[in-house]
Amino acid sequence: MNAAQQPSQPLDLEHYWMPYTNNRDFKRSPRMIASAEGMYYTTVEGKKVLDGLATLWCVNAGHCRPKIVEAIRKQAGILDFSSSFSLGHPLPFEVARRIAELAPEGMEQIFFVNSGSEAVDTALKIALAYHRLKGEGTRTRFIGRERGYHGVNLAGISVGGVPANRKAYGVMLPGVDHLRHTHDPARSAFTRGAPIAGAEFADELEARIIPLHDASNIAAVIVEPVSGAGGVLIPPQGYLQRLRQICDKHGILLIFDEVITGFGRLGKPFASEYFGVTPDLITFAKGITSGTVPMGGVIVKSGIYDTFMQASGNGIDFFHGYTYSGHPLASAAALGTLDTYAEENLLTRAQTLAADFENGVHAFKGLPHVVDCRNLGLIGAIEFAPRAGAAGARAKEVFEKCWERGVFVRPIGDNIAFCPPLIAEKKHLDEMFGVTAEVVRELK
Ligand code: PXG
Repeated sequence: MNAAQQPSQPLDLEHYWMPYTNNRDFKRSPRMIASAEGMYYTTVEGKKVLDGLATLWCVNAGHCRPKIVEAIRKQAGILDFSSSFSLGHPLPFEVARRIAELAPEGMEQIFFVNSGSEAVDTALKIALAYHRLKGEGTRTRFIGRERGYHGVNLAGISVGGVPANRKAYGVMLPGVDHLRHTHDPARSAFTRGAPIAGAEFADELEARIIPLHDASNIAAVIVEPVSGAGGVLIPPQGYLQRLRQICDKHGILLIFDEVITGFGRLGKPFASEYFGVTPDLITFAKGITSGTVPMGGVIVKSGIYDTFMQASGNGIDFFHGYTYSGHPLASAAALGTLDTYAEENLLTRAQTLAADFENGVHAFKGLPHVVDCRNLGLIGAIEFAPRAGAAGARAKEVFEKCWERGVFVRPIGDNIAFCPPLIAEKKHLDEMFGVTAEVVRELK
């Protein structure tokens, strides 16, 4: 923010109802950020804070990167807005081509939205409409997974499995069931990388869920390849492959929600490539613009797109879209981001850093109250035993003390999650893990 954009002082905190925030706590003692560059924020008090979570799992290229800033700035003066409803402008076509180049083979079309939540609802609607176009309109049910996070819209929380996100909202999408989550500390605590045990958790789909609902009623299964906001749960080896096989056998679409794992988090452009499993639909957001301008989307297998083109008659092929789908500023930001990723090899950089990151996460083993350490690519978590009568209190305390000492990490229940920008260097990992370990050693 430059001087001209500084709000009048003193700042009135009363009117902004902040999302996913304890507004009363925050307004009593605000954590306010003034600017950011590279790996660091600067607070309004002038303190530097290392961004250990790519802000909210999205700033993969780091903050205020020149190419991205310049692309947005320039575009704002050329074409501020133009609709994508039966009009077009070149940028989203180019972004879509670039994404198709990075996506798994055979996934060639991209539908743009403005967030991960919209991407999830869009993917679910594509699945429903696709089956109907194929004459299988009875396929209307969705299967999500416990501890899954698929955004906050009503369909997303219906397939999602984070209880706190669902509790206050009685009405949800009907016809949704959930697989169990894959977290299995009894067998897999302190595993480096993907757990060896647990591929059989996928068998529940065929053993329990399909017989209960009948495959002819199931439209799609949606999972995050690595669950993020549910606490960083790494899939057991072979688990995603098995889900793919079962879905194929029963004509059920498989949706990978790659809102966090997309754009290099695991050292490949998409987790689908990392795991060697190609879903039918991929949702993405966050990393496509490195968090700079809201954008998300759904990558679609070409056969699905072709079905819409061939079977939907002469009119509009998909009655869906948002005013800002393919927005010029978001598209410009995406191109600047994709250029930055390409020039700095950021989409594969997690491979280079993964060993140091893994060692850093697992160095917490043996520190007070630590009951698990997990990692894959550049995402990881440590888990604490809950304090008696105060679940989540230890992670909250770690988050608060780390912030005071200049490191931002995210508390999720009794976990602390790490997800640094992909430009991180070893010294940043050392700072992030070092400060966090210092705080964990003081935990009661
Ligand atoms: N899917 C996944 C896998 C996500 O992680 C969304 C969908 C929704 O994206 P939008 O852009 O609508 O927020 C997400 C978002 C957390 C946290 O608590 C995680 C997310 C968002 C906010 C907080 O760690 N992930």
